[in-house]
Amino acid sequence: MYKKTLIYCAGAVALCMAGVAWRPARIDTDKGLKDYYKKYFPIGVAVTPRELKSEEGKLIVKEFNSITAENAMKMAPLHPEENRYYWNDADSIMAFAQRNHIKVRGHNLCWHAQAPAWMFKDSAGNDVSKEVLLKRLKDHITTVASRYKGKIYAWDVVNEAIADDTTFLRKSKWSQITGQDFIAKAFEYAHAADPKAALFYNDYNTEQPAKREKIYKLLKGLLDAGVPINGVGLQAHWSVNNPSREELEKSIQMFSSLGLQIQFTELDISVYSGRQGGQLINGQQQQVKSEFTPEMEQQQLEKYKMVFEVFRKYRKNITGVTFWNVSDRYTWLNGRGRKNYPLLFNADLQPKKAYWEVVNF
Ligand code: 9MR
Repeated sequence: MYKKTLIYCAGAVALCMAGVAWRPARIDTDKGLKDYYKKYFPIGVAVTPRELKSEEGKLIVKEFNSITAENAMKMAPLHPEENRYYWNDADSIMAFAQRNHIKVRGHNLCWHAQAPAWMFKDSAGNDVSKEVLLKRLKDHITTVASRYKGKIYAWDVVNEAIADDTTFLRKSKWSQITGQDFIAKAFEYAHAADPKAALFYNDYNTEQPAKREKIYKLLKGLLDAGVPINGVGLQAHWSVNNPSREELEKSIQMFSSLGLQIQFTELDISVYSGRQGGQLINGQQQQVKSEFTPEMEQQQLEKYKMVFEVFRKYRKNITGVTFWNVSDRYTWLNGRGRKNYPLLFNADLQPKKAYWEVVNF
């Protein structure tokens, strides 16, 4: 036993010196995240069609049992003109999932961003009426949800409808033209098209008390009105500084008290502090070195460890945890001259230390 440990330690040091990710003793290299969490909830990932054909494809099959299209199922990519749908990317993701027995989360049917401009305008370039907009929303949702009926276990029906400021509803073309009605209607259309899919409202900053209250109020109102909604998606674009364990647990408790399922739909942990994954601090981009320092690594693994402890504690309420992107090779958080390292796999697609914290329970 002593000898074995010694051999392991020497091996680990050699691996570290060779720049290979650190990993603990007695790992089962055949196991992926989905296997460690088999008795808990599916573990998903947001993907692009290109990744599925490259090296990432193998990693996805090994580690995950749910996928979400990062962009391919959104309204503008899918429905660029009133009478034209572009299905190739979304269909290729569905085909990959079916070939590999992976579940698919649909994202999303109605959002203020990535909505095509034509949706809101008539042929003269004026805003359409509420009736016309709801009819177009119905056509879109019916077409998309029917095409994938029975193949998508959960749909983000409405995304990010609550405002970040002190107002209630986010100002968008949807709210400007229909008031709050587009929300309930979207759920009704989705339910009619695919009655078995679980239907979700999805949003970010759900651990901030003021925003959480507003989302709670929205969801309670929908439930009281008999709207077919099954769950709330907490995006989980977090950072090394937030959320706290307390706020995270409070969100899970509050939303579960409504009888809704909870899914963490877009998890990543930015190594920079700030809001929405740490891109902005006081409205300014922070000037920092684009380097994954040992301090960042430590802070990040502690945050990952904590949030997965909480997820396991609330396993009865949580029906899925999805990462937003596969590895640090590509993340939506890169940009503005700065690289981020928010995921469990490094740019060489190797598990980071944080990975071993997440599966060590
Ligand atoms: O990761 C997505 C990125 O590639 C797109 O450019 C962006 C467009 O706004 O959307 C990103 O995904 C978002 C998701 O659909 C909804 N929640 C926030 C995500 C990150 O912005």
